Amino acid sequence: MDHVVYLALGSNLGNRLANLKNAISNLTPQMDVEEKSPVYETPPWGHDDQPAFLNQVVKVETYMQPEALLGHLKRLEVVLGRKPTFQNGPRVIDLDILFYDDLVLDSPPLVVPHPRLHQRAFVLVPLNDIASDLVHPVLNRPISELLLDVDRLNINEYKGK
Ligand code: PH2
Ligand code: MG
Ligand code: MG
Repeated sequence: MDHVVYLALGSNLGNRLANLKNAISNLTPQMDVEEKSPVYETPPWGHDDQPAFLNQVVKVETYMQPEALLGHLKRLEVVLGRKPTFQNGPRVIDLDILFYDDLVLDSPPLVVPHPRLHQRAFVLVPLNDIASDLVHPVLNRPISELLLDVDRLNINEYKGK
């Protein structure tokens, strides 16, 4: 378990909170879950006409190499009920790799750090809760600073309904 990875989770279909919990409990045994952010309810980004998302970020440790980890997460999304839609469309569960150690990799489909994380309040807000001092290896700025540049309007901690 010698690689430190941050994952973003998102869900806006079905029982969103159950989908996040179910995903996290299915990360083991390939990953140790070290930290979990609070869950936030967030307005859809990129395609407005869809339900609000729940988003969360977790810190895990894993022995898996980046490509194997990506494949593993994609299979897990399908197992958890994800059906193909369109880019930025609604989904039961989305599992994205944000950081993998301080690796910088650009070999689509695997681009690390996640290429849009610094533009997305729905990622930066929960990430800042568990890793405010983490320095983005390309932008060379800590999460706490990246957060200052995004609009965090209507991103609220989710207490359940
Ligand atoms: N994921 C997207 C597109 N838009 N918007 C929110 N609020 N949360 C997401 O997780 C999200 C999104 C594509 O992965
Ligand atoms: Mg995503
Ligand atoms: Mg994804």
